[in-house]
Amino acid sequence: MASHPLVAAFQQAGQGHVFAHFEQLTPGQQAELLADAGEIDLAEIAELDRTLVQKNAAAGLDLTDLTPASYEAFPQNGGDAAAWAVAKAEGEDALRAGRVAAFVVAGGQGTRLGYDGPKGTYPVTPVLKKTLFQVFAEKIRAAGARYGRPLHWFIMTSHINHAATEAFFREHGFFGLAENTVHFFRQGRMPAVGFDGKILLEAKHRIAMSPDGHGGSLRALQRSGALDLMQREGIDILSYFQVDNPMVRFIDPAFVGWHLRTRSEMSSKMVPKAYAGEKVGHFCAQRGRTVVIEYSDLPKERQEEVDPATGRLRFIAGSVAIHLLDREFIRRMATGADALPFHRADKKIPCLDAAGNLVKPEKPNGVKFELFVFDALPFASNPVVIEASRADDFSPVKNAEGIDSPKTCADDQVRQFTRWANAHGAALPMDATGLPPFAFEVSPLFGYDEDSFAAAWAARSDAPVIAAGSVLS
Ligand code: UD2
Repeated sequence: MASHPLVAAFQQAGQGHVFAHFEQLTPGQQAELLADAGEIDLAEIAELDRTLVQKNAAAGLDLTDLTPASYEAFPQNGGDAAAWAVAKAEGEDALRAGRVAAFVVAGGQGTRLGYDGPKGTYPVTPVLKKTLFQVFAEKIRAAGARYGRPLHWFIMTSHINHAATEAFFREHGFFGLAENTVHFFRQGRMPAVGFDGKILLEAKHRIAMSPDGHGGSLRALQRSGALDLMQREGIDILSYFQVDNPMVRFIDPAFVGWHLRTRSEMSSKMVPKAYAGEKVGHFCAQRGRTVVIEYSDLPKERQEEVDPATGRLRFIAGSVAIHLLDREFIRRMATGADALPFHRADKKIPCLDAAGNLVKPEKPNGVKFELFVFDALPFASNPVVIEASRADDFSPVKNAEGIDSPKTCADDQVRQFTRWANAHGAALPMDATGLPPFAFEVSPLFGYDEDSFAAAWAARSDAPVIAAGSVLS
């Protein structure tokens, strides 16, 4: 066994225990273990052990010289109305020219929701219970029709859900999208290590591996050939969003226009934070660069700081993980000298003990390494941040109950449909939060944003009647 070069390399790196049970394994299991091991960059793990694991948890985080990032405010909040109008027109041109593709990161494990399947297969709409993937697919179909160019859609999965995700799309006929415009690719994996830096095994023939974070998308886009495909198709902007947020406006002409007008390589939407401790990132400026500091990393006092001039939170710009990225910027990040830093997450990781028995720890026993996509921002030229409205862009499904749950998300969708309908004279009753006393639903194929809704509504000879359980489609 020791003659296998991988085994020798692991032994030399002080990780020989990974193969402690090798002789007891079947040939198939040995092959599996070697395949897992083959994915690991031992020098990278040694470096991460030195820089992250053997330091305290906040190692590597630079919180000096942080000020709030500036952003392009909406015209109604003091922004430049003419600039927003020009941006929207330019973005529409880019969409008509087929320069933009959609990109969802869907490789996460969805543990908080307590749902087993790929998160995109979770039902979210208020009446028909369409899944997240169906909602996105229909927005893409509708936008393709609106701009006269089918949009390509890239979907990043992980080893945990790749097969199930592809099967789901197949079962549902790709929700009416042309199969050759939907592209799945798998993100990379990283091994978990104990606090002593030793790689953990989840079985005698399996290393404890987990997805490498949504920041792994940049190298996965390159490795999978997605960037080359984009180039062949004349796509130069990728519209990045998370699988848990059905309300995201990922086909947003004004956003695309701002990105193009400012020659930004990576652009972001901010929503004003709802309260100091909201679990979103914070857009900050740091020595001339734009950075995002995650809620768990920004000290509480800073999260709560109030700007005396406005009476609002000082670090108000919340990052809700909506970005535009230039294709060639992604390529540079994936292949050049600039690399995203890994973050450490201390977790309870089921693993084998020294005697080879599986242990389910009650408290964190090891470290997972993750890359975050927003860490690319400091490397981007001219990164622009624009204001977005929470009510139109952000209502994620993260928890089974309470905030950011299926219930809050369904209600937020109904509020949005109600706003759109009432703006056209529907006169639906609503409570103080904008919620009518019944649920109804607008299909993205009818309207996926205010403009497309207005066009569809105007095209109807009679005003649609909306009642409990209605579906506009
Ligand atoms: C993320 C952001 C937070 C805020 C919030 C908005 C981070 C660290 N924090 O918090 O600042 O913007 O979202 O909802 O990003 N994913 C993968 N592969 C992975 C890990 C995650 O594809 O290896 C995907 C996952 O499927 C999901 C998204 O990334 O679509 C976000 O992941 P999360 O649920 O871990 O992020 P969260 O809610 O902690």
